[in-house]
Amino acid sequence: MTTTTSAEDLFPTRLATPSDFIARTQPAVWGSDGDGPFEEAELEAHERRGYTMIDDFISGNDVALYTSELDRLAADPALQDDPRMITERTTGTVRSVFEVEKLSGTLDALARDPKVLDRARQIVGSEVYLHQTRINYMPSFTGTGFYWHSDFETWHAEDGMPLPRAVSLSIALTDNYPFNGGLMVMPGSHRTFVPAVGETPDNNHEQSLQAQEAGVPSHAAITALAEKCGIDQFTGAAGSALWFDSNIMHGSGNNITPYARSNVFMVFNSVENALVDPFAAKSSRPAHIANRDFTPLR
Ligand code: 6CS
Ligand code: FE
Repeated sequence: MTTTTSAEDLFPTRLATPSDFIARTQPAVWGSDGDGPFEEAELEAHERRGYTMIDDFISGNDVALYTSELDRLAADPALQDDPRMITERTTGTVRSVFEVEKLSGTLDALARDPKVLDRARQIVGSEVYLHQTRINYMPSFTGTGFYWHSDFETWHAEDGMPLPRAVSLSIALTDNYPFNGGLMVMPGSHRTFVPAVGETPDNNHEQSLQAQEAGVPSHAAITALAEKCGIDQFTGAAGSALWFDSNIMHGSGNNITPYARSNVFMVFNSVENALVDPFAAKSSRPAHIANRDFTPLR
């Protein structure tokens, strides 16, 4: 049985010199309205915009349940020196915890909940597995944001993800306001792949998860995309959800307000888009950031 560890690189990035945008030809939605809970009109909007917002995706009780898990993990002494725990560079407070499905049975069950799994399968049009999960804490007063980026650019360059056939789910566990670091997305930007300049440093993930430097689009690219697509913001009450395409340009500001912005983030990749060798990095990232067990999620 041959296991392919390489694939044609349709999205060259982290280059020595700037290169043109690449028009993405793959769909954002691979399934159809008969394949799951999303209706035809919702799928059409997701294909066009690259994202879908759903209010009240989880109940108030579940928000409380997942929030208590979030607090438990952040305070778990056993996790303090675990590589899955990422702290804020300036304050040392918890910024993210990765691979939460392995740390919390409650969050593992959420990933397998039909209202999550059936939508993920419908969008990527196949069986799926979890590429990555994380809880973002975005603490009050000192939470630092995430500069503009495409997740797929990183997952292609550093994790060996061949195509943009993965969908992310972000569930708000706190109220997301415009002013407390709410995620901003450029609608339609998922159709454009923005090659980055500058090669990936060795062991890049040891600093990129605190503040990304490699793979960051240029000011000119961000300006061009913003002019073309505009900027929408994911705001909404705790319990609301954002499904978004792996290649959509997104980012979030710092949070200087008294209101933390915490979310659970789960990435579902198609089992037909399994990771191969990184396309623009010397070595693969650890499994807790880029899962390499492609067993379909049940
Ligand atoms: O490097 C990554 O995989 C992570 N970085 C960001 C900024 N978003 C996606 C992902 O969690
Ligand atoms: Fe991201």
